[in-house]
Amino acid sequence: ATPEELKRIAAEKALAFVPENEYIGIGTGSTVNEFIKVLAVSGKQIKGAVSTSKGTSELLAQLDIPEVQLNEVSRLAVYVDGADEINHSLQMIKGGGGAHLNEKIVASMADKFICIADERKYVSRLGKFPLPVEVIPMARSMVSRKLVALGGEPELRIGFTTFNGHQIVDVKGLDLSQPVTMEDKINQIPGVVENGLFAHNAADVLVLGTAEGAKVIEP
Ligand code: DER
Repeated sequence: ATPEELKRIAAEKALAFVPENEYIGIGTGSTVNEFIKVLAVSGKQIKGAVSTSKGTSELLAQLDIPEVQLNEVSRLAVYVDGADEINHSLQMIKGGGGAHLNEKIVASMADKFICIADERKYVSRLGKFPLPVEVIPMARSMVSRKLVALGGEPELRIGFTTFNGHQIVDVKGLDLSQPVTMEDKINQIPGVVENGLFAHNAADVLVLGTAEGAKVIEP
């Protein structure tokens, strides 16, 4: 099965976790796009979806799924999103798509975080995928030096500006054996807006697309 087929297998299974007539949050990326397409044809009624990127908003509009702004709701029943890596505690590296700031905000409002992914993303240890860190442009060099001091090798994501007007450095080589500690350490650097470690905000359920079908994994 191709990665695209595995993403669709996960997306279809994830539908079962979406309650009727509730507000939901939806993340960003190709796996999420499969989920949005499946949701659109499922006939499942939701009150509205909070988006996390331009791309997601465009697809929601295209498929007539009502979008609501985060400021209009006080709670989300579920948040559905992909990941670049997810470990066995359902802690994640996210941000490959550059939307991890909005994703972490919207995810924090949901009662349940459902991660959907193809099996390549499921790892025993985080850190093969470079960690995206959203930074304020005027502080980029200082932040990069601090990330080097933490053991990282930061690389500017050239020509990319985030939804909120910031830059992203992708950091290789960090020791992510203590994901919660590192998530906090990086976010304490002045000039860092948010990093792609979802350790405090781990997923509640992982729906994994595998060659043997969809696997539902809870920590
Ligand atoms: O940016 C993100 O965190 C996305 O969820 C992401 O990286 C996963 O993208 P994919 O579903 O296209 O692999």
